[in-house]
Amino acid sequence: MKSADAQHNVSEIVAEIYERGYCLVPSVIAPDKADQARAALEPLLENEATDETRVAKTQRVGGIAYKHPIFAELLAHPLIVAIWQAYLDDDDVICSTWSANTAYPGYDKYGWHPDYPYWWINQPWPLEKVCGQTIWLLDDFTEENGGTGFMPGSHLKGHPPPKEWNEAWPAGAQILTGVRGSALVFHGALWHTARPNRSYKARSALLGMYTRPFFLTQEDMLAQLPKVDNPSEMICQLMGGGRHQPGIIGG
Ligand SMILES: O=C(O)CCC(=O)C(=O)O
Repeated sequence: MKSADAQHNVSEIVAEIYERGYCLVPSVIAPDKADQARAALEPLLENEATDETRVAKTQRVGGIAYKHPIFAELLAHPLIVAIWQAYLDDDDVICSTWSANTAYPGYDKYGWHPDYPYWWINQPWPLEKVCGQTIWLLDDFTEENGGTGFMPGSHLKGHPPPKEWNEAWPAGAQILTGVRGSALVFHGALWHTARPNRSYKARSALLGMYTRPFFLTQEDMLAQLPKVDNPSEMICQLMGGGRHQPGIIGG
């Protein structure tokens, strides 16, 4: 049995991802560590806010692997990496995208979707060993403040969710609630959605997708690697430092 720490059992977590499509891993980091990450995000949100993000009431911050060391540390968190190595059955996992997502009070949209690269794959989708998503809770997630919505079992459907789901909440869907520092790890094909924030405080998450080294990543992680201060071996691996780069035969 593979275990990355005393509290969490990697084999059980991976079995749940394959069976139900997701697993909520409580307290991957302590709340005060999540508060440090949330505090590191705050100036980035302030500096990068635009009229568009203010109107949309939602803001994505990219490039976080190099914008603060705590985000590089969380990207390479041993438990999260062990989960994706076991789930993808590949020690050489890489990161496909790593960003922060904030829903401000008044955000009120739904947008059911699976994650990249499923949008681009012919149906029925291949369901094994493609990619896995991690949502880190940087604030306590509640129904009120926009805990992410997800549909258990939808990872086995092999196609996208019905468009009508953005108009009416589907029966059986669940809402991600939990204490900051926890993480939802889920199958990349699982149908999920951002939800309205009806609270008085912003709600932030980190989103990290992990995949196998021969897949095209969603973001150019390798281009960001030189900007990371003193990257660890695992950060170099995750950001594609060791993966095959296409060249020209004889060229
Ligand atoms: O922030 C959230 O609750 C979900 C965001 C999401 O689904 C995404 O960025 O793909």
